[in-house]
Amino acid sequence: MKIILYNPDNGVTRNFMPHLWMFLLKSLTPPGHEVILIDGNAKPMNEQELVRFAKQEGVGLVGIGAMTRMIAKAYRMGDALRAAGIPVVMGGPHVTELADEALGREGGPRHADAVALGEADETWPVIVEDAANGRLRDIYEPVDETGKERKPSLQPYPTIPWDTIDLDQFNLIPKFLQRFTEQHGSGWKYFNMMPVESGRGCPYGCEFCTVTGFFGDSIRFRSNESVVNELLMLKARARRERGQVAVFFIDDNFAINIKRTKSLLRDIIAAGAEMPWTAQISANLLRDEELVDLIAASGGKWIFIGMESIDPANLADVNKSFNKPNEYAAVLNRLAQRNIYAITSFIIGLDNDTPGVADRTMQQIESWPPGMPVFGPLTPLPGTPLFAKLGAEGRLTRPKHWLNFDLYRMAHTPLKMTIPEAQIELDKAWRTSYSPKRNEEVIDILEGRGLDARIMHFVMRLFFRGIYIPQMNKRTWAKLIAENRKPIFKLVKQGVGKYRESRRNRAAGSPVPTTTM
Ligand code: B12
Ligand code: SF4
Repeated sequence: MKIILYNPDNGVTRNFMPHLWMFLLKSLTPPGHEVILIDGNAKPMNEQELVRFAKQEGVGLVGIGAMTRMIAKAYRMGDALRAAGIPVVMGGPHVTELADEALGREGGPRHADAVALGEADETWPVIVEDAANGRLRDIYEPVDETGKERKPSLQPYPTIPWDTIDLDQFNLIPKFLQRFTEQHGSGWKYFNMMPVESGRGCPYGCEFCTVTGFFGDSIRFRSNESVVNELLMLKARARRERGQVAVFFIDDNFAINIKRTKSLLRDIIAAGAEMPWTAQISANLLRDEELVDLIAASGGKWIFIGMESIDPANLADVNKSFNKPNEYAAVLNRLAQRNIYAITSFIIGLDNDTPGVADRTMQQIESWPPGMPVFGPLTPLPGTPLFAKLGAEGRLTRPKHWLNFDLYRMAHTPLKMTIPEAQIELDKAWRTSYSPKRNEEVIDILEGRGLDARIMHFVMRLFFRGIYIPQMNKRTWAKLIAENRKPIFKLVKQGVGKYRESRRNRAAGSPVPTTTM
């Protein structure tokens, strides 16, 4: 049987890395079936296009995975496929919480023939065989013989054949530059960011987060050896093909067990598997100097930190008091001293937020080493304690916000601000953080860190802005470049200076100075 695994596009940004679930389920598919992966962010398709393609290929099952934010598109795709007689199974965090919605048991339309609840590593092979035999059940639940929930142990972990998978669609080098980098950029034929999971689960239970409910508070890890082998495979491929690969450890809290994380990082270093990587780690775990040393030595470059707020009352409200705003600066300095930077994530619209919260937060951010701040409205996701609380308090203004998805629009009334006020704060936070003025300030602050670091920050700033302000066409990019001409001029000037210096040094026979990161 031919199977399509499809992830809907988010309609705002291109994907910067493959979705792990598709590659994982493909690796777990029983032999004798062919699996085609379509990531809508890399290859956007509408309903008719997907149906036409599935029919052309004679597909017998389409698996759709989506976050809440993409579920409306997932449902539209499911409807079109089912209308064309192609069976659809859905999985992922949203339908796990709201299986009845997907199955049309709440009075609405039915969007899927079957729903896979929770982690599908063990149910997927059953789903495939049932579909091949024309006997799909409504619900597939990962339970043992006694009906008790069973979580995959991750040991053993399937080998994803990253060394043979076509990853062209995930090349982060813009198309117009690709021909140049292929011919002239030594080792820059492509640049891929690859998702690797080393473990699952986070017991912290922050009120707005689905992770503790979904993956459970039982934390499970792959063996160090299995993770290291995956990195070595990726590294070997990049070397062979003269490309660049970085890894995103997608664990929810990569250092949740510090002892294990240190042992993994030591094994990565011992095996020569160091490569640039990013991971999500909560601020409280970054107090450990030895951990931060190992992060740097193994290639860690960017750490995503869910700071959420600079106000302890807000953090207490969402069960995140383990975050201590008064230590944020120390944590970020500890990282920056080792040339590691942070993607700092903040929530706007928390219950103790008042007008001015964007300015107050920006003031703090600007006193820290430069990084990439990101902001989102407090979003009541189904299945979270937050959703239940706001529902019980009658504060959900769009209780099924996902069916009418509207980027960054609030779905509840905060306590000390109106919704329009909260939207103004969110907008201000993004626009100030990525204004040409701030971009220039950042590259000035980084002057002593070398040209590479300055260019990396600047380019990332242009892309991060696009998370909030859509910039998917050439015109918006041209405008953005024009607005940022001052920082660009400074970088070009430094680049030309360095080039001239290296030519002079070469002519004089002295070694070429290398740039610092
Ligand atoms: C990596 C990641 C991202 C990446 C996504 C890009 C990418 N290419 O992966 C980035 C950083 C961009 C991102 C962004 C966001 N993310 Co995110 N992200 C994750 C993260 C950490 C890992 C995802 C992952 O690969 N997991 C590992 C795989 C193996 O697990 P899985 O995807 O759940 O798949 C398993 C099952 O769900 C199931 N399954 C999944 N799909 C399907 C489909 C079928 C057919 C079947 C049978 C089974 C099945 O089988 C898999 C194996 O067991 C998760 C948290 C988590 N640990 O999952 C959050 C998570 C998915 N993100 C979340 C959110 C909210 C966001 C944002 C909206 C945050 C924000 N405020 O901006 C944005 C929006 C993204 C966008 N552009 O639209 C939420 C989603 C909750 C929800 N109900 O929607 C999660 C769960 C985290 C959380 N805090 O609650 N994210
Ligand atoms: S620390 Fe992060 S992953 Fe863990 S519950 Fe809180 S928000 Fe979710």
